[in-house]
Amino acid sequence: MGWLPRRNRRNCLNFLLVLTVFYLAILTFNAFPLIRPEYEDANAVEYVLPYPTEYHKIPNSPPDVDAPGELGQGVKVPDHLKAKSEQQIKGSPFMSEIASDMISYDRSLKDVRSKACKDKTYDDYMPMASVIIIFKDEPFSSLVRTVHSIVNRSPPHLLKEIILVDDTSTIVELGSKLENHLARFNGLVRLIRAKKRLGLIRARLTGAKAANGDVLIFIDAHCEAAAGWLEPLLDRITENHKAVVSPVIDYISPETLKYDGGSAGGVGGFWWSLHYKMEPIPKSEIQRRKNPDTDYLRSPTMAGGLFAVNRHYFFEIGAYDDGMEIWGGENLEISFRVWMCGGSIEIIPCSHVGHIYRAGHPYNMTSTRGNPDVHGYNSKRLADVWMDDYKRLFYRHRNSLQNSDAGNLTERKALRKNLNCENFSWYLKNITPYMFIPDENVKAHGYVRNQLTGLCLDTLQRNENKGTIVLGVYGCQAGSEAQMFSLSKEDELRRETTCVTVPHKTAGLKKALLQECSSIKKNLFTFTNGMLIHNASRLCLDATGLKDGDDAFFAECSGVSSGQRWNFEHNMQK
Ligand code: LR7
Ligand code: MN
Repeated sequence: MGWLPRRNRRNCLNFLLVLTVFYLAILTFNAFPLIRPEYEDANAVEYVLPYPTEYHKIPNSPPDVDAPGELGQGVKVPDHLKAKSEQQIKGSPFMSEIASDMISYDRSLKDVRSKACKDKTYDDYMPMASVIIIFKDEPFSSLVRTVHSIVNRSPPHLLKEIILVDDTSTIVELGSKLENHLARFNGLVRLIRAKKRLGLIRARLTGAKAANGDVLIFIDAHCEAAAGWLEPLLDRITENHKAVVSPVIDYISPETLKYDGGSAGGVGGFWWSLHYKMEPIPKSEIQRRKNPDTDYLRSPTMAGGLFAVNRHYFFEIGAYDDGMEIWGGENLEISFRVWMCGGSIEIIPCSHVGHIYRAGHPYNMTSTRGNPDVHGYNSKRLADVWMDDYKRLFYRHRNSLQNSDAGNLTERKALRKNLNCENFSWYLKNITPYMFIPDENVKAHGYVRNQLTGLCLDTLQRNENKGTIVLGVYGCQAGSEAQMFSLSKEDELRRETTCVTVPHKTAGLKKALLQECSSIKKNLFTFTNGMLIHNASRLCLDATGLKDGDDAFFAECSGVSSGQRWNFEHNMQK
């Protein structure tokens, strides 16, 4: 500093001293959150992670296949920890954290892709992804393994950043220990902590708003990305920016953490109760796809937890409904909306990500306003905005929600109008033409009342979706979902997916059964003079001598017995 006059030199030194003190202060107060200037969210704060002490290295040595969990194998929990592990699986966190802790964060997986997928090559110039992982009180090791698997298996030039959004976790390990761990990624991984509970929908929105990548990829906090997972997702979005795409979601056991890879064996559907379900690949898709190993698969809905979307398109199409609480419904909402407003939901068979399937949630499911039925609340929002008249089929299941409060829907309704979307009947006709609509194009529907006993056919709360059940009768209750039946135009006596049938035995009482309908439509009925005659066996559905809660049965048709005569609540043939 010889070029400066002496007095100025001293000023300058003072200045440097002040700067140094200031710098040291910043280092000392590093534990305090600093907001990135370009990202501000009133509900969340981004943490600047401590300076990295070690750089993360992608393991390039062959895996030690004998180490626990390598190659995606399950681990054996030592005997003395078995009881504790069981307890973890049955209660919170609903997975064996003990097993997860035994496995390396960088564990190897078998390459489960088809040969055609492995042989595929991709353009070097594709959009970059921001991967968003939200978490609320997730086990540390499975959360960290999710991050490692993404870093390890994504080409660096395609991975802009990983954004973790902590939705007010209280587990101590997810505090500074997590921050210190993530520092090794040297800025690639960012951490945002919510100031108040957001719920999964708003937490994902917070991550999406903070993202800089061209493509957003949402992933649950207990997943493992498999070899080559990223390129096929980005490739499809490059080809069609309105494609909202999911990988094949492989199964990771909550008990042993075994990774089971499969192929894209089905598509997403939904129950009228607005729960997600898997469906067989529709015929139209089997015919359309020339190379089923590699071609994208159109899916009516998505499971919700793992998908990639063009960032601009995500916001253009209405992101998520930020009025939804905690958990549930957002996956069907985004699915209906994307299809109805000009985009598509697809499964990309070459992309695989594993997900730990837990039997419960390790966090409180009650909304901030004290509503314990967040799935019902969110589903009502989506039904009222997107399903037009068909919302009646949801309310059949959820009668009590018909007049309940679902918050303000003005904005979401305006969104639908501004985007000029198709209506729900278009969706049913074009996207799920094979779905049964219980009260449309049917010969009769509603409750089915016996003329002798006055009782109605009833599932008696037996779960018809987990295998064949015996059908019962019970006092008629208007609006009870368990008593809703339809006589389809093909002459099946059926419910949403199950059909009434006669057991195959030759002797003894033939109890009426309810089993999964088959595409060969072998259980057809003739409905005449009130009799429900099963065509193949020529037997009549009978309730003679039955009381509340008894099982309905089939008997020789007598022609005169009122125990064999039934009335539908709505008979369209009259
Ligand atoms: O309040 C919350 N705040 C959160 O940050 C509640 C949850 N979360 C986080 C949570 O820590 C996790 O990382 O949100 C993520 C999803 O929660 P999960 O894993 O408890 O949900 P899930 O796997 O049981 O449920 C499925 O359905 C949900 C409906 O709202 C979401 O869409 C989930 O992402 C979705 N998961 C999948 O689709 C994975 C495949 C499973 C299938 C089929
Ligand atoms: Mn999950």
